[in-house]
Amino acid sequence: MALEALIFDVDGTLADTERDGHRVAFNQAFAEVGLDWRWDVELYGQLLAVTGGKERIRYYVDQYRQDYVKPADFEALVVRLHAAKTRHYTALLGQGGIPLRPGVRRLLEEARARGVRLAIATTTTPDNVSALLRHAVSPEAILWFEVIGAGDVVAAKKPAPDIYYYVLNQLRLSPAQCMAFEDSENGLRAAQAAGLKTVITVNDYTRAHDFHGAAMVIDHLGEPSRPFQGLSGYDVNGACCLDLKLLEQLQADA
Ligand code: XBP
Ligand code: MG
Repeated sequence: MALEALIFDVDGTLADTERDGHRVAFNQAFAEVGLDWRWDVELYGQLLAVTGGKERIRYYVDQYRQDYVKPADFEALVVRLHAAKTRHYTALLGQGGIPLRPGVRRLLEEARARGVRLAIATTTTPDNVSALLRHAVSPEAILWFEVIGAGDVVAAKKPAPDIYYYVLNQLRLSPAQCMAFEDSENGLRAAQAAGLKTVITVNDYTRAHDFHGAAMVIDHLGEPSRPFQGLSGYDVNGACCLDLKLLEQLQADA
């Protein structure tokens, strides 16, 4: 079966957005409303167990701030904090400090040249996706993606498969015609549950996750000047990069 589409996660996969992007923006939002909540790099790694910014804030309060007395309008506060966080995050991206991960642009461009369709399946907010694509890829890069499944468009976030079902439905493709790209265990479980083969590019927050069942686990997608490496026993057979030819082989593997 032909490989018709590539479906990308955003955070941690297209770019390393969590530590120096989302985390910083959450802290700016907390400070803005006078809360003393401060998410350091290590704590944030633990909070990443929960996907979605609003969900993460609720989880933090429930698990780490038993001292905090929730106001009657706590839900409204979460929504306000999250909107402020999105404002800070998109402003940070506008400063251009968060680049694409190695090999991402190369693979996107190869797919475009070969007519392989592109889509996004992420738990993050749509505004964050457009800001990242605009600033890290190009002003018109949002048009490269035929479907952008993001944020609250589905009720249950990853590891639930809903966002992948949504994207597959919009593309009108079966999972066997696509390949998913993820960086985390929650992302892998979501893609797998939707029946998708999944390539994992790890990062510092996700290196130790359980990637059992992934089609391939690598450090990044690779560039001729910066070859990728296989992890978890995966052998890249001297290849420098994950390109469409290699993806088609992975797709054909039983
Ligand atoms: C990404 C996330 C997101 C971002 C924050 O998970 O967990 O929640 O950290 O996004 P994945 P919002 O890469 O698996 O999609 O604050 O916009 O919700
Ligand atoms: Mg991710």
